[in-house]
Amino acid sequence: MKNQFLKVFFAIIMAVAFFSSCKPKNSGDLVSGDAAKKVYVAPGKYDEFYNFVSGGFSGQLSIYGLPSGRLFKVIPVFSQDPENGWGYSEETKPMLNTSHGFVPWDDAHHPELSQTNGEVDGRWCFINGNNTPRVARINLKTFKTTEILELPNSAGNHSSPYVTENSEYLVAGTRFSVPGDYENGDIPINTYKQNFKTHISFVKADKEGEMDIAFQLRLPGVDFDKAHGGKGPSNGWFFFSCYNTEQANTLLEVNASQKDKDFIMAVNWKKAEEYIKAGKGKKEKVRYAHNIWDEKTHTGKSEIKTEVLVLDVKNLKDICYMMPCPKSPHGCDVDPTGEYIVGSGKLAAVIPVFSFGKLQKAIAAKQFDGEYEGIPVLKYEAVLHGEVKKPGLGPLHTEFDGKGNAYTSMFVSSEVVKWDIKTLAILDRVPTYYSVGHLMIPGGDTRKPFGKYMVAYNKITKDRYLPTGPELTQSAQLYDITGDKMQLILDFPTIGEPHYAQAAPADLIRNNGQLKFYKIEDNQHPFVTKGEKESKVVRKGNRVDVYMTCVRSHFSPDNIEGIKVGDEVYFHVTNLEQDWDVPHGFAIKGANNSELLIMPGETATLKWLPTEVRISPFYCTDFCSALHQEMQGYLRVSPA
Ligand code: CUK
Ligand code: CUA
Repeated sequence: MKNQFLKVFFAIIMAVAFFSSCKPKNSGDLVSGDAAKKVYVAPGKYDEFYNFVSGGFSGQLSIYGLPSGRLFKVIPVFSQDPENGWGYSEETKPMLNTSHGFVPWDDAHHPELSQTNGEVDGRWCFINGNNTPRVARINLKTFKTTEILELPNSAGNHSSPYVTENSEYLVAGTRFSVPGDYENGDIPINTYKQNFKTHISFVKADKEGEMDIAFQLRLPGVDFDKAHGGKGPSNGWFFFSCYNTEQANTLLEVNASQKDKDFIMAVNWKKAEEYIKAGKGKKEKVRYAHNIWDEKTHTGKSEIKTEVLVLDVKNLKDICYMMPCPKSPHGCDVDPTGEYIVGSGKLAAVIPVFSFGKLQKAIAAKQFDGEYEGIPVLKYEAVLHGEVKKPGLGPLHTEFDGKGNAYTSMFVSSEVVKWDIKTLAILDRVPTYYSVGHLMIPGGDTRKPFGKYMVAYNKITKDRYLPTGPELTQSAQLYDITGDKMQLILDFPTIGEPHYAQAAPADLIRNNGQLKFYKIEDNQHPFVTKGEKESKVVRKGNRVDVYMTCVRSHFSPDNIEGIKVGDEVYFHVTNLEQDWDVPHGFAIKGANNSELLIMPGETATLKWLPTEVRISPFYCTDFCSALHQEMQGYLRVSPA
């Protein structure tokens, strides 16, 4: 009865929020006169911050400047990108390999910049693939995806990837409970409670090219939503929001949010490491892909791994602890001091803030309130620092400014609320347009936030931009947070759908040894052509390898004959340029895959299976010089 009432109550709240957000509010008036000055980056000047924004269902990571909101680059990660051939060229296809085969799409939610001593260090950006569970590394010198690791025993890699203080581990919790990969998958769904488990992966991440699963924790059926690592005093711990502790496998019969409290789970990963060192882990047979990009050969390699080390926490009482958290916690955020852990129950009327110091004392004093599936549950009051009262409706995520303030996004009431971490007093609130999901302050989840700006990534756009049919662009909003009051200073559209984001000072990234071009003498691609004179066409049976070069403003060879219907043709195109920002493109009439965009000094390969007798022109697609239009050639395909 009570549940029924709550359901109706929340349905009404959602409906009110939805309908009120449908109406244009003429919110433009709220932007004050000096906003333009604050976001204006004069022509030729640089932005202050790089903003790395998740591409959600488009599987990429995109980069914007702050405060201008200008789009700089889209980096394909778990996606195919015909603009540059990612996922189409022979070199990049292995990067999208999985134990299920080639999976060229995923749902990317959470970018995470690498850290040293809990501070952003500008080396890498990591990001999760939700759907076919994967984590990726993007190198911030080349702005390229250089490594992808699949996660076995997992489904819905949502609570991922969050780094420990020195990027020793990327931590990834799974959203769906599933039978382990070690079991026969043909299991009745209604045996969910007995047979379905969740896993948390600890992925070694501090060396490029050597990502691997150090170990996994196996847990009873709790679904993990978000997570964050401890810092400073709480380094060595990780915190996860858990929902569906009812263990419902169908929302048609049981509401996953019927309990008053779910949990934030505290995990002592240093302790788990000790157990692993002491040999308590069990090796299990699984299958997962590890894909790495090799800079020297400009080629991706994929290998399938077959073993993972699993620590079942069922019988270990001192690794995981449950902290009760009101109704379906979503965000789980740790403040810069490492002392406070914020849980945001989407359907809760308060924001609970937990104390790491109290957590330690409560564990020592065994202030337990029973167990959940063998995991000790701590008394709520024993671990609570306090509750933020009446914060608004639908708290989702919290970021920090490093000055003792927290900022929480409120999905249902469409606002960001600023509050004092110590006193829990609400200091300010501003509307967002509309229904904010994640919010982001540069460095706002690290030990050293850079403050200054807060960006709201909104879920509903409605009237914010010129209409573009049933789907509108995604709406991000930039706020100045230097004063007591937050001030909205810019709307900027993003490529969808953004969830989380990260930002770092521009100097940290651009002074990090950025690559301007690849040295041709270092190119070890097996089909490289280092000079025009070496270009050639080589036939072996029905395989034809075209060793091709390009340089302003011609291809070599540029007239190719002797290709026959039924051949397997590989165009290995080397860009001989040794200069910044001079890629060349390569596109063939009728080729059914994509173009290539070849960076200076790089070699890329397009595979083509000609099916008909014809003359196919090819040309450069990137406007590279005054003679760009002349950069072209012909292929002749003759009968078999
Ligand atoms: S999630 Cu999208 S608003 Cu995937 Cu981090 Cu919360
Ligand atoms: Cu090369 Cu246009």
